[in-house]
Amino acid sequence: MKNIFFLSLVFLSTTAFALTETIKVAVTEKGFEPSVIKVDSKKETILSFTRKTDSTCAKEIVFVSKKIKRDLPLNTVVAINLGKLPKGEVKFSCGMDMVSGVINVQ
Ligand SMILES: [Cu+2]
Repeated sequence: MKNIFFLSLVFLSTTAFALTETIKVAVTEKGFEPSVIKVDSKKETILSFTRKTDSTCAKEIVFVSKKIKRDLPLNTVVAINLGKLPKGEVKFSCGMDMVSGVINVQ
C-alpha cells in the first residue's frame, strides 16, 4: 500500500513536470539566441524573451501564425505561452521580419 502511494506520487510529479517547457531566448546584436528552438508537441511551450541590447530592431516579437505581437522592453523578461503546438514549424520575428527565428515542434 505504501509502495502504491509512493509510485502515484512519483507519477504525478513527473507528469506535472512534463506539462510545460520553458525556453529562454535572448535578443542580442546577433538576433534571437537561440534562433532555432526544438520543442515537444506533447508539452505546452513557453518562450521567455529578454532583450539585452538597444542595438537591434527586435524591440517587439511577432508570431504571425499565432496572431501574437508583444513589446520587448530592454532587460525585461517577457514570457509568451504558446500552448501545445502541432508538429511543424512556428516562425517568429521582429515587427519588420528582419530578425527571425523558428520553433521546430517534434
Ligand atoms: Cu526589425
